[in-house]
Amino acid sequence: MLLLDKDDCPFCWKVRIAAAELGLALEIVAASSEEGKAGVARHSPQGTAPVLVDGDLGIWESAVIVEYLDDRGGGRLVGGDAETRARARLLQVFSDRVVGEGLREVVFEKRSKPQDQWDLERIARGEKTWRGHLGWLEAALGEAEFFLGDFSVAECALYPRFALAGKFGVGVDERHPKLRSWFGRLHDRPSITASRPKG
Ligand SMILES: N[C@@H](CCC(=O)N[C@@H](CS)C(=O)NCC(=O)O)C(=O)O
Repeated sequence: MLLLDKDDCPFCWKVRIAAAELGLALEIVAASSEEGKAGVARHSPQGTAPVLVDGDLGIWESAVIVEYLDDRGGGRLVGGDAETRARARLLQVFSDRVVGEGLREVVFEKRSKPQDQWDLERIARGEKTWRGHLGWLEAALGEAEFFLGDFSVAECALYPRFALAGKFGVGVDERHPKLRSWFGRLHDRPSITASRPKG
């Protein structure tokens, strides 16, 4: 299986973590390479990475890729019963669609301009939204070690968001102690270190 990948993209990192966790080998092809560009153009109607190519099948949505890998790799990441699977999917949707929205305000603003041109109001707005989402996640985690009891798709999706937040100065801090411990526990997990962005 081939992954058309952007090294620093949180959706791509999610897929790399899932594959490493399941022990599935992926051939990583940069989406920016000639082969990568052709593959993305062929398979992704949105022109986005990640894309997983397995024979004739091209999967262009990271949530579907992760479930496909889980189906291929023994089904440990999405859970067994209907309730756990629903919770797993909701956490992934929350990470992909909801958390991404707030963080994007901070990341895009800081990444796209020199510091003296940052729109501080936009950054503050994004940070406020992100911190609100942290409150929701802190309650969802509760006293558990992982969101669904064991390491799951929730960690695959959320860890890259937290790492990105830290890189752009809005990491999880003592206001959310349970999440902070959760993030710290995952730092040296082999699937995460092996798939960490190089840049
Ligand atoms: N819903 C998509 C979102 C993927 C996405 O937005 N990928 C970004 C990179 S993080 C992308 O490829 N954007 C187009 C571009 O950078 O040209 C998924 O989960 O796979």
